[in-house]
Amino acid sequence: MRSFTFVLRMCALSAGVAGMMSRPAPAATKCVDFDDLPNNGSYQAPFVSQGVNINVLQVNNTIGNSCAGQMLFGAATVRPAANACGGNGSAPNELIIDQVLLDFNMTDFFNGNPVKKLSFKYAIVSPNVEIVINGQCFVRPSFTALPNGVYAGVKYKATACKVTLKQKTSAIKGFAVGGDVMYLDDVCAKN
Ligand SMILES: [Ca+2]
Repeated sequence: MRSFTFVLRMCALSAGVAGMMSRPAPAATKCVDFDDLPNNGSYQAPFVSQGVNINVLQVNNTIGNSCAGQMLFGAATVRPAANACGGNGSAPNELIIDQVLLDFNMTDFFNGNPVKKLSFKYAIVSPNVEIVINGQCFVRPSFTALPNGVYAGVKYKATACKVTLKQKTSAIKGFAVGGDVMYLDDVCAKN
């Protein structure tokens, strides 16, 4: 009787292990929050926040869908978190984008694994803004001026202070954001 109970226990244990192994790993979240950067740090060349490489490129400021960089080169500068999304960004820092386009290396978020969801908090000081989704460029007076919909296989949704991208037919393989002058915080990815 004792050995029968033992066999039952072993069966239950291995079923449990098999169940755990077949279950997909829970989705992870990783945020580039700029909180690891020095206050007043200013960037005109590639820099890294929370392990993600961010390239600093020329931004386009003409309403339309051109990817061509055209503005005089500015900078991205670290400021106390007070403006992005009505001051709801993570403390202590946010970034002020001044006439640059920030190109995030999407493979840095999850060691090359696909990013299925991405969101960021913002506040626009001076239009226009540019967003690049999987290589497709959009320049608009605001993020809400670009209609919610699917672009480059990715579902786009903008509110007054936050933009959310979600995998539809494609993962988010390319993402860049910039503009004339805007605040940015909490670029958060899910896998
Ligand atoms: Ca922050």
